[in-house]
Amino acid sequence: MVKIVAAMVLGLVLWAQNALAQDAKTALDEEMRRNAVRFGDEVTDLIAGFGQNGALTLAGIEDHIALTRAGARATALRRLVAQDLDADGTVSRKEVAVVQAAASAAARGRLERLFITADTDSDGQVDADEIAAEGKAAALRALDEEEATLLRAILSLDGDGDGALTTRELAAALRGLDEAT
Ligand SMILES: [Ca+2]
Ligand SMILES: [Ca+2]
Ligand SMILES: [Ca+2]
Repeated sequence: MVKIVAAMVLGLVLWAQNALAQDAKTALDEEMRRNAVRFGDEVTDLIAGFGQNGALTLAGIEDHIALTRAGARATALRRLVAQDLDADGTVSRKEVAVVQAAASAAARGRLERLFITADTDSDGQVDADEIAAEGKAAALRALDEEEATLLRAILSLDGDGDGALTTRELAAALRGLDEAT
């Protein structure tokens, strides 16, 4: 009985994984068809930037995802920390007012939006936890899970199945797109 249940659970997990992979494959297919030239350029850049010897593996894709997110996180953190004028780890309304007074009109609006977004409990100050949370949120805004899944699905274009995507395999996949339409 336990074995049957375990087999059923395993079957369900495999089915769900397969369904997810299928979703990603469909999304990838749509992305390729929407703008094949742009898609080709972007993936070529990825292969050049994160591939090893001209071939992109899952590790390279994960590096790209992590770097993109870390960059966005660092930018968001820097913006907030730069407003913590007394360096107590919290950005107060008063500090934002000082920064805004010294900023251009356009920047004042951006500062206001950043403050409101980051102050999630609306108590009029952005504390250390809220600064960290805004960093994480900015990372996901820059590259969300859906986009990450799509990026990982690029490896389904790996024609010879060696786990690494080359520009040659990318070109073959894009040619296949032409033939299919
Ligand atoms: Ca402060
Ligand atoms: Ca707050
Ligand atoms: Ca390959």
